Amino acid sequence: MFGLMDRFLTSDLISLQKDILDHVEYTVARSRFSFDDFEAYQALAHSVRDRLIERWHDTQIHFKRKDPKRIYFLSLEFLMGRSLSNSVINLGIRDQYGDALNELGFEFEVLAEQEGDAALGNGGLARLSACQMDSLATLDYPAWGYGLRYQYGLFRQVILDGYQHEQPDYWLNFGNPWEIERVHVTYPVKFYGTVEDENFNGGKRKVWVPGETVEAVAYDNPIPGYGTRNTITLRLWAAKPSDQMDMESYNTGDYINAVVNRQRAETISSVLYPDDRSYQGKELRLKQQYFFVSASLQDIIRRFKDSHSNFDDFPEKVALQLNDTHPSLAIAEVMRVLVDEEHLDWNKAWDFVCKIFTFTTHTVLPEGLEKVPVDLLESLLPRHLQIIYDINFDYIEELKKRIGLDYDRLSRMSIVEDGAVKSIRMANLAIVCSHTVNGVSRVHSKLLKTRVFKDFYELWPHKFHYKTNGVTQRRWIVVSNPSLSALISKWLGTEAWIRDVDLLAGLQEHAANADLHEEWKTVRKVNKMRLAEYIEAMSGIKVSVNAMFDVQIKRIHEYKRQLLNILGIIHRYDCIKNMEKSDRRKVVPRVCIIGGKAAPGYEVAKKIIKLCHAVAEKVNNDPDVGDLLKLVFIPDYNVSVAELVIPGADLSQHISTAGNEASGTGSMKLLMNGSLLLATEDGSTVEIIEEIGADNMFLFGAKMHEVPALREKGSAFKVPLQFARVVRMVRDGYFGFQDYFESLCDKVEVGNDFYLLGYDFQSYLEAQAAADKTFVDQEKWTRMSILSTAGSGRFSSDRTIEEYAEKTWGIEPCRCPF
Ligand code: 26V
Repeated sequence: MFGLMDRFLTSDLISLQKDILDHVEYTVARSRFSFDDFEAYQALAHSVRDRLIERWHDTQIHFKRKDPKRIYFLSLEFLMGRSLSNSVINLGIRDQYGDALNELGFEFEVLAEQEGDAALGNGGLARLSACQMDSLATLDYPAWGYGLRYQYGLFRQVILDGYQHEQPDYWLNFGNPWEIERVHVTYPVKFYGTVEDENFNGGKRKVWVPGETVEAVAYDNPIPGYGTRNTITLRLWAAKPSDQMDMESYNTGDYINAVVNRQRAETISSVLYPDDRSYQGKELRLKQQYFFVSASLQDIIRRFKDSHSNFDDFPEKVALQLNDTHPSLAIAEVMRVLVDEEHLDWNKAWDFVCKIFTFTTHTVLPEGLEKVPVDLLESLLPRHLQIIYDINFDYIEELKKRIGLDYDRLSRMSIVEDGAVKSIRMANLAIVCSHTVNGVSRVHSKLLKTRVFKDFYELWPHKFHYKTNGVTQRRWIVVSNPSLSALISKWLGTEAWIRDVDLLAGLQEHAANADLHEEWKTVRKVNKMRLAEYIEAMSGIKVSVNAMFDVQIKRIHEYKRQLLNILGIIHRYDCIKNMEKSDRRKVVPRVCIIGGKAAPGYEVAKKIIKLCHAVAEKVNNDPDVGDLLKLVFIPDYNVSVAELVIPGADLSQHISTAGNEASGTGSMKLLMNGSLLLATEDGSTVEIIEEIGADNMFLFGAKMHEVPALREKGSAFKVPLQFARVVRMVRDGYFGFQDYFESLCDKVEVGNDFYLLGYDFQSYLEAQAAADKTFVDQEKWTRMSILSTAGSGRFSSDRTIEEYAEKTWGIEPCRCPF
């Protein structure tokens, strides 16, 4: 008799080896007697994928049978990084694979290095989506992620002569074993055309007659949970030409154009936009947004209709999460489908929309808020523009009843902006139509309520909430820092913290234990050695592992103030140079590590990168300095580089001008790994202070409530002499490239210094001095480091996702039985 269980692949040594070798032979098509590391990686990945697929099928069958309310997470960006290690750890078969490979003459870690990153996103927002997918799977929620399968992910950063250059990321060139192409899961997505009136049931109705159709093909990426069989789906859409497109061109006899058109269709999913600052009103970007929204909604509605004969239960079964404004065309699309295609009454459709959408915003910068020019929308999606106008009309009428004829306020709150370029404010659309608007930390939420969306908060206070971000401890401790992971499990006497991260607090009671200190220091040292090797391989710079490793890794932005860090390094250098030789013994040696990408069109950020290299060139080659100070720029910072750098960081910097970082999640990863934080009271740092205490960190800088007045004051506050001096050194060409750096220096001159580098410099140096002093006291440092890890529990994405599930989405776990 063939039982259900017989189907499962087994994970004993012999089966795993057989599987790997079979994949070498039949999937990779190499001889099982001769294959290299990359081929071994491919075979290994396919063997893991087989196991993923089993669980994934079972989960999907279970969800279908139970028909729970589902959460659909719509995001234009997912920064997944590598999948191999994460998958085997979540499947619980890491050690078995390690042993199986050893006998075949391979090492798991070496093969894992063969994998390239999936970098389908820019920065914080995109990595957060990836962490949240891991938590959704682990916590058994019936969830789907939807996004775009870009052929080119975030550009590769290449540094030539200290300048950033961008190169395409051909991430699919060597195949991608983690995705499953679903050639039969395709939907037509339509663009352009006109809207016509049609007779219907004795009245009129609008009919969109589109001008172009592109096919969306699904690529499924199974996302395994940890400690559960549940494996959920990240479904990414790729654009393919539709047959209809061919027919139109062939009918006109234009063969060449037919082929060219086919290629044009594919460009929709070809490249990720690399700017995470400003929306530029580009047609291709808008096409991407609608393409993925339309395909996802067709899929979601098809799934709903599979088990429901009418739409009555739609809001009880479907929750749609808008990850920032990027997918907010989904609102108009749901209205269009329900009204125009499913023939629901407008009011009923509107009622559904108000119940199913939730919106999370990830920025405080006004230029991060998308505005779509009406002309563009009208030509690309004429029916959607009408729908948005109709929504806006009803909403403004309601608003007038609530607030009267305050035209200034009405115009500020309108979805349609009547400026020089008439535009749709996507954030306003998302706020009006969502039942919940979430910020990503407590102070972010406060800013939203008091500044960015003040008018809306006053109208609908009940809509505004926050869920402080979190990161997954599976990726950021277990995968990236296995020795720390083992140490934590040993001292806690359990691995349960991997699912229940609050248990990390149990380390507190051992924070002064001398044995733990020794083991903690050993683990940290080994991680630093690994990082030092990487630095030497990448840059040729030899660094001492006895020095303090001081890390700032994140996108390069003026508000994140990498420039403050570099100016601080110049000050340190200047001090060393001007010291008596005998005093140099007292200097605490530092290795300053900076990594991050600048958006290709962001000139200031690119100059900061160049300055970093220019300073490094001088400092690193100065015999007076030696090991006392090194500056390293790590090129092409991405998820897998982060996995290497974070475990080796003694100190990390999160030094944005207060009020600018919505949350920040890098700080959470570093905290979990026992790095001490040197930080301003911005974003989630404020909440980190509450968890681990201000005396376990090095805090400095203007407070959020002081910033507006300080900006007003401009030149009225005194800039410390040391600041003027280091800026002058750059200005005078001490590091070369005098003309090139001039505009950068102008940016921090008195009166111009929007991000308050000058104002914060003094307290920044003091915080740095406090860090130095503590580092000398290794016992104190180690205790603080242990307490950092112990206090990081609240910053797990498991907690964030539970909050979303219970308070915002109204979904419940749906655990697949073993
Ligand atoms: C804005 C735009 C404007 C249009 C072009 C594409 C684009 C892409 C991204 C953004 C907004 C920046 C999104 C972002 O990454 N924000 C970060 O989100 C993190 C997760 O919530 C948070 O920790 C960071 O503080 C926040 O900067």
